[in-house]
Amino acid sequence: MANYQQMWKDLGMNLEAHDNLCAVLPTAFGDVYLSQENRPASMDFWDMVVADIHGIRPAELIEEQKKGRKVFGTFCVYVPDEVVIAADGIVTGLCGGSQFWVPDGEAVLPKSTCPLIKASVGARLGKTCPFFRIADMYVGETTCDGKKKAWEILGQDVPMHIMDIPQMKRAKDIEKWADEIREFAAVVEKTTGNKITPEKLAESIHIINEKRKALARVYETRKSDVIPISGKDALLMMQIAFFDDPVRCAQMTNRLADELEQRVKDGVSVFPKGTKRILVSGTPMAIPNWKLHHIIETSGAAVVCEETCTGTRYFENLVDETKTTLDDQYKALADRYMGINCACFTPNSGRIDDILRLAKEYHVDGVIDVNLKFCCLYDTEGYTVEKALKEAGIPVLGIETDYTDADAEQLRTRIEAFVEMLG
Ligand code: BJ8
Repeated sequence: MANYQQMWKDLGMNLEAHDNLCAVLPTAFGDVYLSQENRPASMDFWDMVVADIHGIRPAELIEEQKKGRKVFGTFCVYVPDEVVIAADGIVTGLCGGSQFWVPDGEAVLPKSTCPLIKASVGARLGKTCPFFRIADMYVGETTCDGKKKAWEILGQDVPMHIMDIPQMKRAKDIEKWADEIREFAAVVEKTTGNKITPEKLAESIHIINEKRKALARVYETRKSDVIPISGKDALLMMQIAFFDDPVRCAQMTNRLADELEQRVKDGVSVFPKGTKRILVSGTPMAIPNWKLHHIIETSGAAVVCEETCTGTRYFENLVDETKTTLDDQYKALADRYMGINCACFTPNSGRIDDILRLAKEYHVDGVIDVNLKFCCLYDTEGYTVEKALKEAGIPVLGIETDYTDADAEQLRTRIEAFVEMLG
């Protein structure tokens, strides 16, 4: 592993605290990931990325910044990467998924804030994540109250642009989102110093569509009776997709998909025949939050799909590539992004339809609907999700958790009982 101490120092990071984080991650990854048997060989790429997660990609980003490129940090799958890439900018995801960052977040936020927000704020203010140091601008959005207030605090420390996401999905709301994308494009142009042309936007739309198609190919193989990849490995692929260069991400993901398709043909499964198939729905799992998947997959079941923002909500639906003017392209982007069904919208029946559809497509035996503690949106929507699943005759278990291990044994007991009940 290369030595990145000087790079972290130059980024103004708290090296002592950061060393503590670096000390625990390899063990956590080894316990959760490297203990799995018969993993696809192509996972070597993601293993390598995780082994140097605060080194390789941050160093690449810094090299690009030296050439004059700007890095935009995002927190939500509604923010269109295409716009940034069209102006030769770079996007990196910034959602925090580790309990390590939570205390620094709690220093400025109420404890009753969801862990994803606390970890994200803590990673910046605690100076313990290079990605949070590197980003030239953060892009927030008005999805939930916790995030809206967190942007005000982060905005005191780093340049921040906030996109106003509609709360409903009427035609006028989608028009409004197209306007918001147009305004974002102007901010991106100003920050990068580069003009967005229809040709450049068409190119970036194509790049991101190709990435989506590659991710969808991997998911497609998970629909098979033969389960060629664990839920944990698929989750890792998704989590890294938020950080990686999109062209490389598509290449590596297609390489993995080739292997998985061959595995399906050859009948190579990572779980014994008859293992219960689980759809996980709900709040996103930012890296390195592998907690729930690990518990499920060491309790006799397999996760075959995630209806989350680190799952299908990230890649389903493509942007129309036939548009040739900026106005039409912004509208095409708005149409695609407004097809994502986050619990911040009302009404949000599209999400219930998605869950029922995915349960069928992935032949699941049961659904585990997960809520990050203090996320009022997904918690409340859990009522409707559970009702719809029960009416459809699909067993469902609702779970609320955070990033700590305090409830791990209790969760294991509940999940084991749920899996047994499925049998
Ligand atoms: S589109 S899920 S990435 S907002 S879990 S911070 S909603 S209190 S992460 Fe999200 Fe965009 Fe929606 Fe997806 Fe708030 Fe809830 Fe926390 Fe959340």
